[in-house]
Amino acid sequence: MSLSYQYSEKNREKQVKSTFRCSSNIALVKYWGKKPEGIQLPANPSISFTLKDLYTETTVSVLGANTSGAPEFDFLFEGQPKPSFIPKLTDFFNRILPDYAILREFYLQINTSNNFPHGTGIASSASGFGALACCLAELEQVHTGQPVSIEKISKTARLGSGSACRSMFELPAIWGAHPLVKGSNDEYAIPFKSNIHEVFTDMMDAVLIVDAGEKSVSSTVGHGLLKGNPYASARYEEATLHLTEICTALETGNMTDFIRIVEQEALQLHAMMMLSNPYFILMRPATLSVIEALWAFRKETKIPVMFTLDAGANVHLLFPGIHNQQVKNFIEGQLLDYCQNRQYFCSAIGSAPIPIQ
Ligand code: 2P0
Repeated sequence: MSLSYQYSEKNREKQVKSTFRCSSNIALVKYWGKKPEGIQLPANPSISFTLKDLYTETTVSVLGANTSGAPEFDFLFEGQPKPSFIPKLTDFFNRILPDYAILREFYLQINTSNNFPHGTGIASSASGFGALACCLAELEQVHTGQPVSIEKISKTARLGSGSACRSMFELPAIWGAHPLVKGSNDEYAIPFKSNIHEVFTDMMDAVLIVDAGEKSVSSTVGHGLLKGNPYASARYEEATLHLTEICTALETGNMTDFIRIVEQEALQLHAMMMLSNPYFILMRPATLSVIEALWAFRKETKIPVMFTLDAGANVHLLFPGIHNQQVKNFIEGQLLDYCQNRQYFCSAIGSAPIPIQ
């Protein structure tokens, strides 16, 4: 991480700031369910691709001295105050307060914006907490003179939103202890360490905006639905097996296995919501129409394009970049009628957070 400013006692009164761009990510093996103990620890391991072209940019500025020792901050979303975000941010800052002197000593201003339109159903908590963690780490590093490790930054992001800890790497990110993945753990994400087969090195993600509305189930509530759920332990075992299998597929280039695992994971995530109490169906009729059209297109063309889903109705189409034009023609010719306002966003895969000068 580069330091843009050398902090010293003499410029304590000056404004010091840090700006980072951090990408969103899409899970291939899904994190759904938290361990009962600890804070924001996953019940099963997950792996994701970062979405290079869907990102948050955040600036954290030091405005003055902290007078209370508790977190003191202003929050601006696209330049405007956003009071609805304050409780989640306050919880986050309280969690990390012991680890960040800058939070105890300074009054901060956070100014954040996404490059994807608000109200498209694209989750911004991963990119948002990822970018915020990077800014805080840079300010802490400048203030204390002590390096802040990538593990600490990933852990910090996790304490804001679990999936955010995976947005730190250009390579696929694995979060959650897995017996066969060396270094994997629940506290922070690690990059996929083996060689990735060339068929997966230029993957792309087209996000079809099937439902631009607010999610009917917040992630926090969704994770909670697995508590006491009789199917939860089977689901955690499946996710663990899928992680083993997808790591092998990434190395060997087995696209058939990769597609099966990615689509099974999406459907299992949604199945868990249907099997919960209370129960939810987060797919919309258009979600199923897109999936059926995709399966027909794949069968006819043999192009390895697959779907995955987040905890909502939007459909992510993953495919090797070499097929970009054919997939674009397919989307624009057959799928846009299923998208709200005919909207979709395309992103390349892979990007670590970038400091912005
Ligand atoms: C994931 N999701 O692995 C899964 C799949 C959505 C579907 O992680 O409570 O916002 O902040 O830890 O990370 C969304 O949940 O939840 C999520 P918290 P988060 O990406």
